[in-house]
Amino acid sequence: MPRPCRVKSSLDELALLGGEPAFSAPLHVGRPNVGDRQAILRRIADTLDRRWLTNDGRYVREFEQRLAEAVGARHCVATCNGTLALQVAARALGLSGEVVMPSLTFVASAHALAWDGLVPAFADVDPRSVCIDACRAAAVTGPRTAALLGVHLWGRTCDVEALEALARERGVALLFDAAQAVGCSPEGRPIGACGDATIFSFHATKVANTFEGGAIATDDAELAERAERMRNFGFVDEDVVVSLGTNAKMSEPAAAMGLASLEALDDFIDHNRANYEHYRQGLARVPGVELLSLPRPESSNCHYITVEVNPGIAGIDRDDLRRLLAAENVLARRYFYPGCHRMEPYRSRRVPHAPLPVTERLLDHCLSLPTGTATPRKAIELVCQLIELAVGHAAELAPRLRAAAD
Ligand code: T4K
Repeated sequence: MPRPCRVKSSLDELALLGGEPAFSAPLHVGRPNVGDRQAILRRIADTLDRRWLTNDGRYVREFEQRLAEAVGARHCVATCNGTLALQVAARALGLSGEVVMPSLTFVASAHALAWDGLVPAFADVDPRSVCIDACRAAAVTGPRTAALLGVHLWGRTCDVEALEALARERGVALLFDAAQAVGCSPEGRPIGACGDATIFSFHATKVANTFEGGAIATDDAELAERAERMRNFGFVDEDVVVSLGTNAKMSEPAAAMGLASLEALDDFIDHNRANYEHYRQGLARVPGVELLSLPRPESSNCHYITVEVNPGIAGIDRDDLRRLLAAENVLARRYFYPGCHRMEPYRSRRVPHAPLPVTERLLDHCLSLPTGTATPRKAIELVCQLIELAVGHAAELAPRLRAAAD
């Protein structure tokens, strides 16, 4: 764990201006949460003893059952990552054509669909939830639309009911990307029981992880059966293949990690919520660096802690602040800059989309700060003090940053 060195009180002490970094080792946004080590190792040892490493293993089955309980879904199909979970879910739903989705998401949301020949059609997000705005999604939904994809971003949740109403009205499928949202509850509902299906990621950087992993949650038994088949090459029996399929299976060591993650999920989320509160207190008096508020922190896993930097008020822009923090070994991230619509292949393909003013504002001003169980309170206090120092002396700092960049 990186040790905070000391509080800085003058610009001369900033690492970007020649001082010692505030942290002796990098402070990351995505440091993995690790559950009970002994429980993980015990299950992995058992896996090795039984020589059953993957393909419908005992721990994968148990992980699916525990996950279904945790997310309130009737069925869960574990996969090797969240990207494949989305691809398999889209394939199992038989989608073709356009999928209306936000551009403000990790690029995997768009790539997974485009990989299978679907066309993402980007709609703007709601400024409060930072998730897709159902009214703006309606404006992009047309005769070529096959589905809507809501992304529960940064541990915040979509307006599920509005999207369900839109999907019903237009007769299109509704998928949710909850890669970042295990443990959240949109409008008090179970996150795994919304729309036709919801996908999760259990990548190392997620609140709960399986090293690499993912899952599809659904209440639809037939959809779950198709997805289960498709993740294993389309097999239904030893030598009977009934559909196109891929290899999207989760391994037993991954499920062993996942079981320990689920067992510790409440603790991880409590830690994240406490971190959110520490940042809220630490940044309360910093003008122009606004912690994105959570209307109901109790329904969020507080996975990402994101601030919006208003350079007109703070006197420093997001990118300079990020550079300044990086020199201190605080590796804040511009998630998910520059946005899918400004990334290839969507930029060149001129994928259909309406104007995205809220998305672009957030992409150009937001910064995600280190959190998770590997980030102690002291570190957060120091990060906040660094930000306060920069903003408090912004007028004096600006020319020195320009000189340091030359
Ligand atoms: N949909 C959404 C909305 C998603 O956010 C994602 C994944 C997906 C779909 C697809 O799910 P997967 O197929 O990935 O299961 C990371 C993850 O690779 C990605 O899983 C995740 N979203 C995305 C938000 O974050 P990067 O490019 O930011 O990862 P990287 O390597 O820069 O790591 C982030 C930070 O974490 C760094 O500061 C280093 C630190 N880290 C990372 C790892 C892997 C550690 O300290 N230890 C580690 O083991 O994408």
